[in-house]
Amino acid sequence: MFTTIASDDHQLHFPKGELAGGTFVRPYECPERWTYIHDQLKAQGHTEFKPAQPLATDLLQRVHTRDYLQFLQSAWSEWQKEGFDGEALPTVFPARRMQQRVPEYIDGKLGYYAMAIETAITAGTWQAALSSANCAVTAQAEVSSGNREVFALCRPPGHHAAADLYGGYCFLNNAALAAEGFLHNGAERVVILDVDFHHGNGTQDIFYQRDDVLFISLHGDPVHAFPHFLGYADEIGEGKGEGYNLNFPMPPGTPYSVWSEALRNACRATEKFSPDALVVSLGVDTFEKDPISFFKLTSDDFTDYGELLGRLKLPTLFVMEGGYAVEEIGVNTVNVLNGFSAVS
Ligand code: Q9C
Ligand code: ZN
Repeated sequence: MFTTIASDDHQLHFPKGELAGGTFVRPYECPERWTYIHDQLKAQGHTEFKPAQPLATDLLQRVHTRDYLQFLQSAWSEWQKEGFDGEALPTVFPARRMQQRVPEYIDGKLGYYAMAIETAITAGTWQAALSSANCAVTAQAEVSSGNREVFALCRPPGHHAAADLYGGYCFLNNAALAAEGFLHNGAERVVILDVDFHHGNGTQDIFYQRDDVLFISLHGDPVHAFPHFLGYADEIGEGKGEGYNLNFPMPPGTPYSVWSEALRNACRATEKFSPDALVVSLGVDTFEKDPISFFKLTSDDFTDYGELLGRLKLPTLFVMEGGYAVEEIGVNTVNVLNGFSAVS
């Protein structure tokens, strides 16, 4: 039986609008996602839930910059102070040949710290993002103390958030914080395996120059898929991090037969690295019916790859990332956990 670390505070982040296709739509990343997963865990006998403990500030600062954390905490009040009616969204960016400095005015700050504009900041965003990070680190501590079946039901997700960037529904990088937590608790090497449909640009960037965290991502080819500007196969790491970043971009329509071959390669690379812990960035937006993605995994495929992960026999933490087919998000997530349990 899996132990789930979850927090009700996720519901404090519920933006009304996401800019998609040129209009505001109800955000794909919505509170019911959490509820569907929560209910499915209970329905399938994973009935142990534990609350999140507050994480240490110095851990937060090992992943994110101080100025970025300060920005996230004050963005909503700075926005409100201007008397704006809507949710906080950026409109202007430090594009090529423009200065990379932090302006003082909130419009400028939003653009400086954003990597995409679909993600609104609202009154409860900071508290929800922090609760999500707390879930990841509390769950990591649970794995470090010997529990072999632990799931961090994080919402909002984290893998698009870099040291000083938010977007793609992400604010704090939950998986990166968990990896840092493992290192702090004595691990020497950690693998972050990102199976979300989207490339984990934030996680990659955070560990790009390091050899103690191997980042591996399976995702929609950035030529076609968000985040578009990172996630190519030639991104292999830099400096002493060279060789410790591994991307598997795949084209539209990719079926499980192809996707699972990439996962087998990822598992071989993981074994070769011989990590003390594995963090799985678990997004289930690889599902065939996901409304914003283009892979073709079926619900049974999630069980199958859960087994592949279980066969690694590593201390493993599952951290929730994306997945937007809300009706099936619970089943697909729990299928991965059940597949893992069946063999580990
Ligand atoms: N029309 C995660 O899965 N927008 N983030 C895509 C589709 C952003 C996904 C545009 C997708 C972000 C955690
Ligand atoms: Zn995703």
